[in-house]
Amino acid sequence: MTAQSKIKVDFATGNLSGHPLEQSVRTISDMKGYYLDERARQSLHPKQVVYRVQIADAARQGEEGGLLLGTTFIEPGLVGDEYFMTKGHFHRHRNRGEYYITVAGTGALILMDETRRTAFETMSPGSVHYIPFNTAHRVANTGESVLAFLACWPSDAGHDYEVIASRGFSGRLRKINGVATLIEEP
Ligand code: M6P
Ligand code: ZN
Repeated sequence: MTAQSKIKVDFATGNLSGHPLEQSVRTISDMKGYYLDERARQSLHPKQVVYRVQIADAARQGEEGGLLLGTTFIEPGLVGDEYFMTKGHFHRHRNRGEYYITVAGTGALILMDETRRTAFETMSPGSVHYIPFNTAHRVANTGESVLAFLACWPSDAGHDYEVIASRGFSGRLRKINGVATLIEEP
C-alpha cells in the first residue's frame, strides 16, 4: 500500500503547501523592543512584514517524541543598522536541539549559549545548521532578497521567548560598512 504525503516543499522557494499547514506573520509592530534603534523601528510602517512562518502539522506541538517541520521567510530590510530578524528563542525544554537548512537567500544564524556567549554562522542555499540544546537561536537576513530556511525540531521543545524579550542576545548583528558584524552589547 502506498500513501501520498500531504505536505510538499518547493525547493526553489522553501514554500510549504498542502495541509494541515499553519501560517503566522510577524510585523514591525510585533517587533517592538527587539531592536536597538526604537526610533528607526517606529519610522517603518507598523504593518510591514518582517517574517512569516509556515508549520506543517502544527497540532503535533507539545507531543512527546514527535518532530515538527516549518519554513521561515524573512524579508530583506534594516531597522537602523540591524537586519530584519526573527525574535529568537530558547526551547522551553532546554535539552531539545533543532536543524535549520537554508533554501534561498543569505543570512546569519545567531546562537547564544546559557552563559550568554554569542556567535553566528553564515547561511546560504544548502547550508545545514545544527542548533545544540541549551542554545538560543535567531536568524537575520543579511541579503537583498527573501531568506527562506527549513526548520525541524522536536514537537515538545516549546518556545521560551522570555529571556530574549527581556535581556536580548549578548550581541547584535549590525551592518557596519556594508558588512554583517556581531557587536557585543555593553
Ligand atoms: C523556525 C523554528 C520555529 C520558530 C521560527 C521563527 O521556523 O525555529 O520554531 O518559531 O523559526 O522564530 P521565532 O519563533 O524565534 O520568531
Ligand atoms: Zn527553536
